[in-house]
Amino acid sequence: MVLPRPSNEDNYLFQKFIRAVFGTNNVDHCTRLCHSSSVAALLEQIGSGSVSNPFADCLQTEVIFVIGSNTTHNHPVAATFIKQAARAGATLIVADPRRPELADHARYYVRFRPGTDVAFLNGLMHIMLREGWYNARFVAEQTEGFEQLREVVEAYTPHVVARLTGVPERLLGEVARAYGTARRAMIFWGMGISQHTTGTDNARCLINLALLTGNIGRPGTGLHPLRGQNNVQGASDVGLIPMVYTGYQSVADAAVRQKFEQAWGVPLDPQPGLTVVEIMTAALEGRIKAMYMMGENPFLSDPNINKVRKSLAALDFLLVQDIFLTETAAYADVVLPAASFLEKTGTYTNTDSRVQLARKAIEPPGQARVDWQIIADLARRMGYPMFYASEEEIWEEIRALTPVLRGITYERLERESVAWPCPEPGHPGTLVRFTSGFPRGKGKLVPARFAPPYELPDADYPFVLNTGRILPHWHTGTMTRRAKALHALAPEAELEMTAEDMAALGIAHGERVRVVSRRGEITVKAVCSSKPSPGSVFLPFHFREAAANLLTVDALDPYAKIPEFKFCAVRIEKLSDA
Ligand SMILES: Nc1nc2c(c(=O)[nH]1)N[C@H]1C(S)=C(S)[C@@H](COP(=O)(O)OP(=O)(O)OC[C@H]3O[C@@H](n4cnc5c(=O)[nH]c(N)nc54)[C@H](O)[C@@H]3O)O[C@H]1N2
Ligand SMILES: Nc1nc2c(c(=O)[nH]1)N[C@H]1C(S)=C(S)[C@@H](COP(=O)(O)OP(=O)(O)OC[C@H]3O[C@@H](n4cnc5c(=O)[nH]c(N)nc54)[C@H](O)[C@@H]3O)O[C@H]1N2
Ligand SMILES: [Mo]
Repeated sequence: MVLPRPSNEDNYLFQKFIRAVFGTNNVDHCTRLCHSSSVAALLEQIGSGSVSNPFADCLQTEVIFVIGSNTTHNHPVAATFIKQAARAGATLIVADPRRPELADHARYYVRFRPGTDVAFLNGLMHIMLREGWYNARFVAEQTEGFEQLREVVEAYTPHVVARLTGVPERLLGEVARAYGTARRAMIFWGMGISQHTTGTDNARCLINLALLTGNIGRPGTGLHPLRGQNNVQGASDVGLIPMVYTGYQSVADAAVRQKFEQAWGVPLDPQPGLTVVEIMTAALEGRIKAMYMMGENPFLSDPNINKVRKSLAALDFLLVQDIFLTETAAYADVVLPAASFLEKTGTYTNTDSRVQLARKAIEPPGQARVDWQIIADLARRMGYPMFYASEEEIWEEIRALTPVLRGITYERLERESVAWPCPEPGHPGTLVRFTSGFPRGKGKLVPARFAPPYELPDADYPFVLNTGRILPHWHTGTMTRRAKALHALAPEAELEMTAEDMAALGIAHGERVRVVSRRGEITVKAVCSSKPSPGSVFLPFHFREAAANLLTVDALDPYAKIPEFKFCAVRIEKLSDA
């Protein structure tokens, strides 16, 4: 087997390999379900939706702040860099309600109540402003909105914040000092920040922290929302988000629209499209009649599966294009077999926004065909003349229509990976962004007020359910659960609970329990763990026979429409009680 072509830095080879093996060329789904809240906040405050610095910059920073990311499991290569940096003397701060293994390497581990990120982060800013641990010159020269921010964080005194979040006042002060007084500091975050009804507000607070301290626009600083699927960055960059074309050019902008109408020879709709979870609701209400599902398995990955089931059943027509017969495909009228990453050529854009070229290594099996060829064929049969001779020709069209990608040619990608913006052929690409200001002009400080999660625990449903991933598996398990070695490592779902909570319910380690939410129930093995915070349980969503998303709530963040995968109320029952 031939691996995808290595990029010029060996360090990225391994990352690229595991990304390519486990990742997919997934589209809006990942953007929408992973980081749409972060992208919304970054676009609003900075004017660009991507990371500001490459993850390896953690090797040249003083302080690394990781929040809501289970990095060692989900971004193991980035985690290796972070661990190295910590060993070499950088101060590592890890904040997460569930203790991630990266906390073993941290100077400060902050456990706070789930869903209280805004309170915690406002608390840090309160202390930083009070103590003068911020960069007044940067704030004056490069930002706007300082007074509004100050007014809001004024109320978040250490006393109030300690009560809301459960974080001791002293620890708050130490973390505020560490981040606020560093000459260079970086923030990494993951789904613990973004997958909340307050996801955009959570991300806004992190951007505020960087802007207040001037920790952006230089090497070893910045904001790095760790991206999810192997090519989710590339998918959003080429416009697989319902409100933009390639390079984040707005569908509502008349000049942009005209450019694309001319290139494609068809009139285009000025209205933004629907987002993933909205689509399911629209299908349920009969406003959407047909769906073309490529490279996603929402029957397991969307929140509130019982509703998804009804939505899919309500469709007149469902087309699923996948490399395996998925749970979702069971609802399809037509299934089209697609070729996997090894069987096709194309570009992948990684979390640093580096565009990388991967080459076809083997022939697709049976009747499987390359995704874009299936799409082009369908388009032609529907009356639109879509002809491309090669992947490169598609890329050339993207390049012609996208100023930030214009300098990246296949010829160049043969030799190197290139990070965008790269506006012309001789341009070296941009790994550290915003070195001479922000795309929107001044960075905008946007205050956020603490608001509780959508569904709080109560007497009937006393536990908080946190869902996410474990190292051996990839999302809905279509690929990893077919791999014997990975299956041997993690054959079944495990519900993590604290020893105290298990004792209170009389549940033994390894006992099967029923987990019930207002939307559904599952049975699963309960295991004792010191990771969850008291009153919370953690469940991975990889296992169809104990599907976490039967339980989750489909409440959305109002700005970015991301669902609250990280918080809903459940009850745990002993099976013998039933
Ligand atoms: N092995 C493996 N790797 C993967 C994936 C996979 O399926 N398997 N998926 C890829 C994809 S698409 C993505 S998006 C990334 C996701 O990577 P991560 O963002 O690391 O993913 P999660 O495990 O969903 O959750 C991250 C953390 O959020 C924490 N959290 C829960 N509630 C809160 C809260 O209220 N506040 C805060 N601050 N944190 C909270 C959880 O405890 C958890 O540690 O991983 C990518 N990498
Ligand atoms: N409870 C809970 N739910 C979550 C999350 C969570 O943290 N908690 N996280 C959310 C996040 S961040 C994400 S990204 C989603 C992931 O949700 P999905 O994207 O729905 O999950 P995957 O299992 O990655 O599905 C990818 C599909 O693409 C197929 N595939 C692989 N390669 C190719 C290819 O080359 N072509 C085609 N056509 N198909 C291919 C695979 O077989 C698989 O069926 O889940 C979300 N759901
Ligand atoms: Mo994701």
